[in-house]
Amino acid sequence: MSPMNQELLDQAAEWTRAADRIAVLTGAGVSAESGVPTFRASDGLWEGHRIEEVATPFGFAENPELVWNFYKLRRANLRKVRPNPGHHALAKLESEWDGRFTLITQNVDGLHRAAGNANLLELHGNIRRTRCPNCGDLRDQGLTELPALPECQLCGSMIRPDIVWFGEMLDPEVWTSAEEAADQCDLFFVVGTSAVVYPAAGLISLAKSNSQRAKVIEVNMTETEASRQADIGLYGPSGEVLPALCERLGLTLNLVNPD
Ligand code: BJW
Ligand code: ZN
Repeated sequence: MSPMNQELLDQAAEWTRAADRIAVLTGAGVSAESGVPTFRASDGLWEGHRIEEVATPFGFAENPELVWNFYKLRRANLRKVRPNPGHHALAKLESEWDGRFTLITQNVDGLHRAAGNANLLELHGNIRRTRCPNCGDLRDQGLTELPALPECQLCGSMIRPDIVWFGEMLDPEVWTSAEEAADQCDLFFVVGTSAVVYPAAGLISLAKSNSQRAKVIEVNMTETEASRQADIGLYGPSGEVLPALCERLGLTLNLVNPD
């Protein structure tokens, strides 16, 4: 990191040390260094399809096999990946700010939980779970291989990934908790997200305009839609920036990943 960034990092560490309640919003970038592709990188396409096509209820109704294939390939990739130092740094911060730290993630990969975060709000669902649109059966399938068109074990209907697609509502309880965390924090981190998907991106302005006027720190490779709202921007890989922040705070990371 450049000398300029070192000063910003010191300032970020000072704000973190002084923070009473911390909320963090993460996106795909936090898992990039683990080997999980982001959504809007380069051409932003998956086998010629835009994410907006594959991840919609309409897309699933039109071509469930294509959509399931998209999720099956991603589930297969996740069998090989592990949390990176950025995930571990966020787990360490939660353990230090016990009960005063909320991690809000748009990611569905489960890597934050694997790193040890427990006060975790998964806004867009989890790729390990399936849901039956007919009987509502929710099931943790882990990362096991699924048939081409998986069926419900209770009623035989075609099941879907328990993911929030475009045009679908977020789980109201999860969303309310995320709003509360943004509303009550005095420090808000935005990490590895392009901040273009709503309502998740709206949490940044909610935090900024809450009664504490929370400070906002962005961690990303580049400037994003969130940058103009950020009080500090730390530009670099989150797997390096977040551990460097922890080091400034005198926190030692546990980098051991369970198999
Ligand atoms: C690194 C890094 C490193 C890389 N270190 N950083 C117009 C205006 C406002 C809203 C809307 C609108 N039109 C439609 C909407 C609503 C829509 C929306 O927001 N659309 C926008 C795209 C315009 N939202 C919805 O539909 C939501 N529901 C909703 O609003 O309900 C109410 C409603 C109901 C009915 C009708 C209308 C409204 C639901 C959104 C669900 C999003 N789901 C997805 C896909 C499923 C998940 C999956 O299969 O995995 O979730 S979309 C996809 O984007 C995924 C992600 O969670 C989400 C966010 O992406 P993210 O994480 O930011 O990734 P990228 O790739 O964009 O960015 C990665 C970043 O990392 C980059 O900045 C890199 O620089 C950075 N980076 N390496 C640090 N090492
Ligand atoms: Zn069912």
